[in-house]
Amino acid sequence: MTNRTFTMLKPDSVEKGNVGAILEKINASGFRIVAMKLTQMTRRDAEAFYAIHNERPFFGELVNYMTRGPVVAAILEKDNAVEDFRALIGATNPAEAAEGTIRKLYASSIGENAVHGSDSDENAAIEGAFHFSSREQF
Ligand code: IDP
Ligand code: MG
Repeated sequence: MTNRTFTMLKPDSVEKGNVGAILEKINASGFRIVAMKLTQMTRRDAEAFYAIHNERPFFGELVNYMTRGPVVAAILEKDNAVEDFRALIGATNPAEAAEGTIRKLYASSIGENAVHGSDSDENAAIEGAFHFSSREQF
């Protein structure tokens, strides 16, 4: 599935009412929404989703953040989806994100950075399947 990526509009984006603006930007950038829902991760979900970071000093903070309210989870389709979406969201730290990127526009810090984007085709498939059954993908 080289043409798909997975995203979450994180709890800060939902809290601040930025979901509509971010989705508009995603659509305007040529991504097709394949699956989407508002959902809240349990601590177990977040610990599993971010397991690769479980030794990092910010892991507890990351799990608290990602579970404190609902996220908008979505699968997106476009040629070169993973790379193009990472370019659209910008650097992890919004202070380092390019002008016009979603994180530059909507993230408040390296921790609360508005949006997730898969970092490889393999992880996009794993993360999409984490949140959506095949019947929820269009
Ligand atoms: P990414 O989301 O750009 O791929 P990763 O390094 O994979 O960034 O980190 C996953 C998430 O963990 C980030 O999006 C951010 O929410 C959080 N995070 C990363 N680095 C830090 C940090 O230094 N302090 C606090 N939170 C962090
Ligand atoms: Mg990452």
